[in-house]
Amino acid sequence: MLTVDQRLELYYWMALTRTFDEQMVALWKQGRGVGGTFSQRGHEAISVGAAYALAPEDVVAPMHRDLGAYLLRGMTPRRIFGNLLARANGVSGGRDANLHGMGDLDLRLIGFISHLGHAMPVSLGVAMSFVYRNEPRVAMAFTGDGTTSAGIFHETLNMAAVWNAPLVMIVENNQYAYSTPLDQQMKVHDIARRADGYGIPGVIVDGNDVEAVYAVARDAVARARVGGGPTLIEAKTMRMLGHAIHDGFEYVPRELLAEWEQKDPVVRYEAKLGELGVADAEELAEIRQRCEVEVVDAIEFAEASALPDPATVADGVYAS
Ligand SMILES: Cc1ncc(C[n+]2csc(CCOP(=O)(O)OP(=O)(O)O)c2C)c(N)n1
Ligand SMILES: [Mg+2]
Repeated sequence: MLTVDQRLELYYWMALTRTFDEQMVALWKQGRGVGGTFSQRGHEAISVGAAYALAPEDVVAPMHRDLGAYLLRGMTPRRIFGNLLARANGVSGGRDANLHGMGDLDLRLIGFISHLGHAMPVSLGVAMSFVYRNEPRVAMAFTGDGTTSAGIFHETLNMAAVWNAPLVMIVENNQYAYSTPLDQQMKVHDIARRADGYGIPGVIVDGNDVEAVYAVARDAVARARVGGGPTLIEAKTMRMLGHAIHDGFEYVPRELLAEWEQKDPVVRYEAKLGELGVADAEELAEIRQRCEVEVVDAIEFAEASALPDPATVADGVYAS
């Protein structure tokens, strides 16, 4: 059972993710954005619920819709907006105005590798380093539904299974990979079934229920930590906007979106917290207000920050 404080923490991280996302989208629409903008809307319960199950010494590899995991691990909104606006003080030093490449090993965050699926073997390597060093630590990797159709996903799953790696893989099944719906790229309905082929547990969870995501992630992390091997978790949700902000997503049936809108993870958790007597509408509004202040501060800070010095353009380039 989660405590009142834990529930409020989960809500805070989801509200911060949602507020950040809405402001990020608005910024881009106002022409103040610089690079790619991938909305997180609908994914808040997955990134927050799963990352909440990790201990500080664990390592996580989020994808482009896992802002909640970055925030929860301690990456500040100021640094992330600095990155989105290509500022010198952004995570990648203005190299990638995106949610890509935002790694910080001090926070035990592996930056998202743009080549889909390639964070999987990297995460497996991290997990195996824990085994070799005899450390009771766990690696967690996030991946999209589309990415599970790439060969590297399957090779990693097989190796992780055979090596009994302390790896937890979270598949965010948001029904689409860019404009391709699930049924046009795989015959299985439940991606968790792909785990059967590799002899590891495959678990399905409601990706719009933060406590449910946390519960399955917590069990998988606990099992991995004591040598129980990897788990594949399929969290079902819906991508509520386009692939990226430039995409009008006309190809997504509006009825489908309306259906999922009813299951909005943030709104649902607000209702649950009210029913449980954890927080009333006023207290929740106060938390959202705190998030708003934090995000607006981050945007102002990033916009006032310098772009990278052109003299540093070759920094970090190892071959040319
Ligand atoms: C190897 C590779 N192929 C194609 C792309 C281009 N691409 C970026 S995101 C994306 C769709 C990913 O879909 P999914 O895995 O379901 O994640 P989602 O964006 O839905 O969260 C594609 C095709 C890429 N980045 N890497
Ligand atoms: Mg997808």
